[in-house]
Amino acid sequence: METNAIKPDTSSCTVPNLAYLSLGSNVGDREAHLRDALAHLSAAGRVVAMSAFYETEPVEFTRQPWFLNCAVALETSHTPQQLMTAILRIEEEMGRRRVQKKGPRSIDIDILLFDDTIIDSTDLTIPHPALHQRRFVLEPLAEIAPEALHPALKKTIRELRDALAAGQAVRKMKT
Ligand code: PH2
Ligand code: MG
Ligand code: MG
Repeated sequence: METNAIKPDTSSCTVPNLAYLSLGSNVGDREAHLRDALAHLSAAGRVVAMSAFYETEPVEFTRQPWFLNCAVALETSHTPQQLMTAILRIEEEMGRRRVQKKGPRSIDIDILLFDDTIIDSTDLTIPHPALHQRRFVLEPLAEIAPEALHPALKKTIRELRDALAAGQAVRKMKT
C-alpha cells in the first residue's frame, strides 16, 4: 500500500497555452524585422514552430509595398491579455510607429488563435477577426497548423485556406 506516498503537488503547475501569431513587415529590411520579432518573442514564451517567409500582395489597403509574412506557434504561460501587452511592448521596442491604419509598418504581430479561446472585447478579439479572409495569414498558418480548429467557425485552417476565393498573391520564399 502506498497510502503514505508523497504525491507531487501539481496544483500550481500550469500547462502552457498555445498561441498562433502572424508576423508581417513591409518597410525597410523586412526579413531582419521578422527575425528580430522572433527573437523578441522569447520574452513572451517559447517559439515551437515557425513557417517559411512569404512574400505577399498587400490587401485591404493596397497602395503600399508587398509584405513579408510568416506564422509562429508560441507556447506561453501568459493569458491572452498579457500576451497582447507583451506584443505591444515588442512592437514599440522595435520602433513601430502607428501612422496609418493598415498602412506600411516595420513590424506587425497579431494574435490569430489562442488555444480554443474566444474573446470579443473592445481591445482584443480572438480569433483574429480577419483571419479566415486573408491568404497571407492562412497560407503560412496552414504550413505549421493545418488541423488547428477555428473555435468559432468550426473549420480547420486547411479548410479555411482551401475555401478562399482566388486572388491575394502569396509566394513562399526558399528557406
Ligand atoms: N497587414 C495588414 C493589411 N494588409 N497585407 C499583407 N499582404 N500582409 C499583411 O501583413 C497585411 C496586409 C494590416 O495589419
Ligand atoms: Mg495586422
Ligand atoms: Mg497588429
